Amino acid sequence: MAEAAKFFEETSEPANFFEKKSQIENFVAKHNEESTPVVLVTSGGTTVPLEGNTVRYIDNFSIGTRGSASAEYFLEHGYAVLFLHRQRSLQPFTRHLPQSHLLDILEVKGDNEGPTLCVKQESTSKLLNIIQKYHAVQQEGRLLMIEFTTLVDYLHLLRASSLILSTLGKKASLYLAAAVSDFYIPKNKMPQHKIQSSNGPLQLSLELVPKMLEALVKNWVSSAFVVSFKLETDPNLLTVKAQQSLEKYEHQLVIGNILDTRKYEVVFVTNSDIDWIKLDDKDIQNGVEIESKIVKNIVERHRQFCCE
Ligand code: PAZ
Repeated sequence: MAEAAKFFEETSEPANFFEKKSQIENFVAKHNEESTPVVLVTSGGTTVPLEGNTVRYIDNFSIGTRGSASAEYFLEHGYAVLFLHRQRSLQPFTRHLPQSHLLDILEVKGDNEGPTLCVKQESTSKLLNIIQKYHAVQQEGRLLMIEFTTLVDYLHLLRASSLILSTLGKKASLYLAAAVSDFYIPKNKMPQHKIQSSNGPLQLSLELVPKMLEALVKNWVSSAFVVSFKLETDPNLLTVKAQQSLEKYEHQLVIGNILDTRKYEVVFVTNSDIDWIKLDDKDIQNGVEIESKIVKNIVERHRQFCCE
């Protein structure tokens, strides 16, 4: 935990940090007053810059499907959602829009004198449903979206959000689905300017990022319901690593997933159980998303946790 504290001393807060912090404070205070359960959903990957004036960085695969879909299901279950997400990763509601061919769902009607922009008939009902849900959530102020890009930005915002959420006690839940880098280059070991290829092949030395889950569970937000995710590519490691994480950090639940099958199956690991949640063929045909099942299960567990 001393390592976590050192990390924060040696790194700077992201741009607009205090503005974002005050948005989070207001959001949490409003929902505390209204007795709405609040969940922090983290989503997307983090970048690790190689230069101070960053031209190059290390990134990862995550595009935020898990986080953005889960955020929508938490909203459906009546939660207020603090959505801490990687800039330009998928977001609740807009994730349903065709990402690369947005213009294809639009058409121009009328003549040159009075042209009107319309949504094509075949896309209308889907879009209408999404927009109605989005507007309802906005009106109730139940979704706050906060962006990050780098690993350092993410960790500062995670700590700030957790400390603010601690005022809610057991009513707060954390759903840590972001794919966070385990390695980084500390500022004092990073060149300020663009690395020159004229210097020859590049050798990188990355340091370990301190394990923040320990500080989060023990110091920042100790009464909340905390769900972490564990991603592996080797199925033989998954449950063992998830169990080790649970034993080490003593939070409520680890959800394990394998890179290739993460959209169809996940494993819930708790102190007492190992439970698989899977989509069957019928679910897949009907377009059921695994996040709907994950979130339903977590909402039930959180409800029981609040009654203990
Ligand atoms: O963002 P996405 O939907 O493409 O991927 C989701 C995920 C695999 C990043 C998430 O389910 C997860 O496992 N996050 C934690 C990764 C880890 O640090 O082990």
